[in-house]
Amino acid sequence: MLNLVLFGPPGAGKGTQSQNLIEKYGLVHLSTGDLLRNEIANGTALGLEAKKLMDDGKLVPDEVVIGMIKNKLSDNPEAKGFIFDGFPRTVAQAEALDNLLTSVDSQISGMIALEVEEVELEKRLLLRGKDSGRPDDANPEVIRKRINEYKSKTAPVANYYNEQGKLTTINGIGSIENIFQKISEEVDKLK
Ligand code: B4P
Repeated sequence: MLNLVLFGPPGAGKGTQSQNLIEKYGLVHLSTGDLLRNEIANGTALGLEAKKLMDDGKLVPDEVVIGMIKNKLSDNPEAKGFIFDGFPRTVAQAEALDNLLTSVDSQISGMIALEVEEVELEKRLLLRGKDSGRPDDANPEVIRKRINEYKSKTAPVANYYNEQGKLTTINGIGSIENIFQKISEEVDKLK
């Protein structure tokens, strides 16, 4: 199985590049952001709770997202592999993911981390916020909070995979096509 973690700060291009990767490699896309927005759209209790946190730029509790990923993994027993987009976002989530994959005799093949500086992230998210309808993209203060959550809680996840020799860092500035080309070269080495 080819299991990839696509990593980076909010607005780095994870969702964008995931779309390209699922088409090229036939992997199942698991975006915790999309799964949470789906819960919100369906008005579930989980969605109502998540919305308050997401609109305020905060992370949703680990047990909530780990539970969602666990369900999705068992819904796709025939998958050739997965792209984890926006997950894991804490070291506790990374450990839980390792345990889930080990239980099905699998593991993370590699993490691709997209590096983009903060001013560019803010610019991209505000631009998307103009027509995405995502409340967390529309407000500069919320965007800054999301970036701070990333720095304090999510950035350590890169060290977690680096210690396992699974981290590859890619410059996330440039055209979407060029960045995808660089990601593909790294993914091909993992196959
Ligand atoms: P996500 O949905 O994961 O959102 P994101 O970090 O903003 O990244 P996204 O993938 O959408 O954006 P992308 O960089 O592709 O999370 C939203 C919220 O959900 C979190 O804040 C948190 O509250 C919660 N959540 C999700 N997962 C969680 C977890 N595991 N644990 C706890 N809480 C969780 O793109 C951004 C913009 O940049 C787009 O408009 C795109 O078109 C543009 N762009 C992309 N590449 C570009 C390029 N090369 N050049 C110019 N623009 C580019």
